[in-house]
Amino acid sequence: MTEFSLSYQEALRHEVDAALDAATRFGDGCPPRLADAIRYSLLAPGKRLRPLLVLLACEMLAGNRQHALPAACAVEMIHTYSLIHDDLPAMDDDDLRRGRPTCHKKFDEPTAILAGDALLPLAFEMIGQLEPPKLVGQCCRDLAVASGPCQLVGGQMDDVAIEKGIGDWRTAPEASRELMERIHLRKTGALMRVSLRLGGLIAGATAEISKQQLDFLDEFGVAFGLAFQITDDLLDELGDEATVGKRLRKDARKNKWSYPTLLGVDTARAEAKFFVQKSVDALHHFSSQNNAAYQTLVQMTEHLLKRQM
Ligand code: GRG
Repeated sequence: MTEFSLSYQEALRHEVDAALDAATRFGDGCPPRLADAIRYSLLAPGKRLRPLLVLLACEMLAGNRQHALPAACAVEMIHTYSLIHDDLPAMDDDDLRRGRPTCHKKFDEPTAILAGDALLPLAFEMIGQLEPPKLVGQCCRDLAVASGPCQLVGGQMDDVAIEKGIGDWRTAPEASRELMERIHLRKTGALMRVSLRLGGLIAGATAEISKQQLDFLDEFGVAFGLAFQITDDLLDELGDEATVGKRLRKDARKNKWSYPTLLGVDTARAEAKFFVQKSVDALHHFSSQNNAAYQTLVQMTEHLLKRQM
C-alpha cells in the first residue's frame, strides 16, 4: 500500500470519526449513561470499513464525499448497533470487541440493548440530513431494506437459530456451503453492498451515474462481502486475539459453520483469493476513473488477503 493511499484512507477515517463524534453530542433528554454507552461503542477503534466504502464509491464516481458523510455515519451506526446486540449474552455472548470490554460488560445489559436500539433510528436521522433532500427517500428505503428482516436481521436470525437450535432450525440442518453463504450474504454482505450503493446514489446527485454503474458497484459489493467474510473466518481460526481485538477460535469451539471449519484452511484461503479477484474484476469496470478512490478500493480489496484485524 502506498504512503499516499494510506494517508488518504486515514484522512477519510478522521472525517468519519469527527462526524460520528459530532452526531452523538446529545442535548437534553438523552440520559448521560445512554449517551456514554452509545459513544463508547460507536467511537471505539473499528476499521470504519463500511463508511469508507460509502465515501470511496461516491468519490470514485466524481461525487463530493462531504455530501456522503451523513450516509457514512449511518452505516457505521447500524453496524455498531448490530455488534452491540450480537455481543449480548442472548446472542454470541462476547466480552471483547474492538479491543475493549463489550458494551454490556462495560455498562450493563439494559444499557447495551438501549444503546443499540438508539443507534438504529439515529442512523435514519443521519440519512434525513442528506442533501439534496430528494436523496433521502431512496437512501432511507435502501438502508432500511439492507438492515431489515430479509437482510442483516434475517441473516442473523438464521445464524443464531441454527447455532442454538431454535424454531425452524430445531433440527440442525446438514452443514451446507449454500446455506452458510446465504447467511453471510445477508448478515455481512448486505451492509457492505448498501454502503457502496449509497455512495453511488449520492454521487448521482451531482454527477451522471448510470444504472449499470450501480449494478457494477453491487457486483463488487457481493464479492467483497464474501471475501471479507472468508478472511474474517480465517482470522477467527488463525489470528491473534490482541491484534484482532475480539475473542477468537469461537467457530471451532462452538461447532459453528465457517469457511475453514467446512472447507479446511487451504481451500478457504483459495476461496478468499477467488472472491478478491472477482471483486477486483468488478472494480475494473471503473478503471477509466483511475482516481485515488478507485485505486484505494482496489488496494483495500487486495489487502483483505493480508488482514491481521
Ligand atoms: C444483531 C441484527 C444483528 C446482527 C449482527 C455484526 C453481526 C450481525 C454479527 C457479528 C458476527 C460476525 C463476526 C460477523 C462477521 C462479519 C462482521 C460483521 C465482522 C465485524 O466487522 P468489522 O471487522 O468490525 O468491520 P469493526 O470493529 O472493524 O468495525
